[in-house]
Amino acid sequence: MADLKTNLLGFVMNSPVIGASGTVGYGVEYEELADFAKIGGISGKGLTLHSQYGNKGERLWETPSGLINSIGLQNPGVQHFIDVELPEMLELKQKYGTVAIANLGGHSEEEYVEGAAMLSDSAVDIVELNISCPNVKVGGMAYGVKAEAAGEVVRMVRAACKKPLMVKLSPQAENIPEMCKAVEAAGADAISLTNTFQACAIDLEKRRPVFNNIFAGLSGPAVRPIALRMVWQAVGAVNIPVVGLGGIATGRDALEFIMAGAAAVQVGAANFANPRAMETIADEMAAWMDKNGVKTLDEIRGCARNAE
Ligand code: ORO
Repeated sequence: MADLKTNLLGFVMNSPVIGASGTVGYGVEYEELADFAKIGGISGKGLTLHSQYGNKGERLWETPSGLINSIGLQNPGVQHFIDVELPEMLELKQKYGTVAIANLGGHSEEEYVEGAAMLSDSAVDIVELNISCPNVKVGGMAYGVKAEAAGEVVRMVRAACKKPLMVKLSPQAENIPEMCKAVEAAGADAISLTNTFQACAIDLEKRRPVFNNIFAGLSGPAVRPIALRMVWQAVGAVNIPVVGLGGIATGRDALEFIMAGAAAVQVGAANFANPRAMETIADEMAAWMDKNGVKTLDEIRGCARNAE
């Protein structure tokens, strides 16, 4: 039987499949729906220092093979997370081994640093620094476009946070290899990419953009080959682990990212179509490995790069 166990930043996960931020709440909401023993970790909904209601107006819009969102980082705030949601995530970890990841967004460097310092003193396993949210007017993705700005915020957060730090990158980054190198040099322990792709939709009947912010974030199978290209570039640019995400919906999709060199994968939009998507993807990965005589993911991680 194939072994999906995956070591990420010192945590041995049940599988390489992690629930992507914003698609699985804080995990507990999924406990009755999914087999957590097959899920490696949960990245909770993106936090900000203070609680936020998120964006007004339309928040979700389906497109062919994709989903556009404009949630606007609705969340309970870092302190509430530490007091209420994190203990629930840690209970899941105790029961099933699912690693608890806190995704942290922000509107300013000061906010990022204060939030990261609070999480540093908490029992969370990994901090995923979100410098790639496309749906807030101040901060968010603004830090994820230019390598210099990203490097600066990562350096400041690194100094304030003892936890393993995974930086979540935007596909809107001007230059993916340069961005990856900048966050690695600033002290990131891992990289996750990609967040959603800036997109737009027009409501014909209303004759206006669907979203109040006009632009919003596209995810789902439509973006997968582009995300895979960026993960390939990231793996080639840095020596820290790269966690791949973007439109993964099947075990074969996930294995493409592993063969490109990803340490692990995150599953996002697919969870909305099928709440059991993560465990199904893990099962399909194991079935492919069994059929092809592959016992561990290390045997095939990055193997496609031999063609380079
Ligand atoms: N949406 C995304 O697509 N990515 C984020 O990081 C955050 C949001 C949101 O809250 O709108």
